[in-house]
Amino acid sequence: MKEKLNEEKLKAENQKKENLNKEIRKEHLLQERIVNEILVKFKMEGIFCEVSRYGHGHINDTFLVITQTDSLQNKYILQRINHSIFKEPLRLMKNISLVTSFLKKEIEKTGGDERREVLTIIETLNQEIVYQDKEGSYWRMYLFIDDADCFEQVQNINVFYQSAVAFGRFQKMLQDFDASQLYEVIPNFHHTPLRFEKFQKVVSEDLLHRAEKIQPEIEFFMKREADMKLCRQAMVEKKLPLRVTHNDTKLNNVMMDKKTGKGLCVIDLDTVMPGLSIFDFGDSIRFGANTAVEDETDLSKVSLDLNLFEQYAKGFLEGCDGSLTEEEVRMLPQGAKTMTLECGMRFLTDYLEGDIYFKIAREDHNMDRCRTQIELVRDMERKWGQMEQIITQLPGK
Ligand code: ADP
Ligand code: GN1
Ligand code: MG
Repeated sequence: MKEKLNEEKLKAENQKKENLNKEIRKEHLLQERIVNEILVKFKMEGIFCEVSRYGHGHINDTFLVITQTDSLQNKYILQRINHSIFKEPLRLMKNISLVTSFLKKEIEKTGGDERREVLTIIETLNQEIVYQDKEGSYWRMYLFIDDADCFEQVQNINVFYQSAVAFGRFQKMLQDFDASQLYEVIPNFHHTPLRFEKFQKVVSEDLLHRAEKIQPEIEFFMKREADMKLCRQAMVEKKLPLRVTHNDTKLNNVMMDKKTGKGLCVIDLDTVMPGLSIFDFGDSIRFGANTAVEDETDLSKVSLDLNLFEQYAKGFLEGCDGSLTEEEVRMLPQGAKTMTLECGMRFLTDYLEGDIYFKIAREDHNMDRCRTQIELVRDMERKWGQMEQIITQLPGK
């Protein structure tokens, strides 16, 4: 019996090793293909030196590319766009091109550095903003924002405050951008009630028989259906205005200037679409005001840091510079709670569907991510009165 168990364990370990080797070989081939087929299509300066995986995004494949001109290094970000999520990469890139061109003009007006404060698209040799390879994958390239940090977790309160100013300013700068030019990249991206309907459907189908393992988590979301409708309802009733928003305001989607410590450049512009300001605020709180990382497995580490919440709110209002309405400010806590509920539910939906949306690095990764979001919502519910109090006492509303 014991021998059989050992044999099975060994077999499973060998299988794991084999899978890992397969992954390494695949990655090696991909990077070879990048060097030989992809990089040569873009207008990069200098002689190619190296390419390596980069960052911690959940969606696209991101690479850092280094080239050299004489003794100078040039750096670029190369991305393979996630084509199964972004169905029309050309239209997506057209959005990004329109938004970055608009922002560059705004930045020039204030005497800023348009090569560091906004993403710069590197075109292909044929003047295209995206390249489709023989296999059908879509690639894009940006200038690398150098001398800047990108944080996965808040290091100190000032970093978080400064990131808030940057995201608020991003929204403010786009207030005169004509939203009708934008294609809706992912329809109903933050339509929380629709996300809830999808969740219910996936739970009831339970094609992979995973639901049994996560009954308490499923119930948690089922009980909060009414809560998840509040922001959408306020939008439909025109109590909250539709603005051009970023829609994915995680701390690792803003670059922080190493010298000044200030927010330098908002990146990851895939989901810039009409949306709610309180969701941009809320998604930052969900990710950055959590005392634990998004995929922490020790749930006792998860909580809402009220100090961080307050500083982010302060910075966001400062960046928005008076452009938010009274109702938007009042609903900031609800934006934070809704984004955390929605994201938790999305992780759980993906877990039930077999991890087909968010990149995972381990088994049950999406389930772990979902659990941190649930824990964070619970803490927000405990601290709700304090969250509202903080918002009413903010300066410069
Ligand atoms: P994803 O959609 O997968 O999150 P991102 O566009 O956010 O992809 O890129 C992933 C990571 O790559 C970012 O979190 C950041 O660390 C880094 N990154 C992306 N663009 C740039 C850039 N232009 N300069 C420097 N770093 C970048
Ligand atoms: C994804 O692309 P990235 O990693 O910045 C996702 C967000 C989620 C986030 C959760 C296009 O963001 O909506 O909130 O993961 N982006 C997309 O960490 O779905
Ligand atoms: Mg990102």
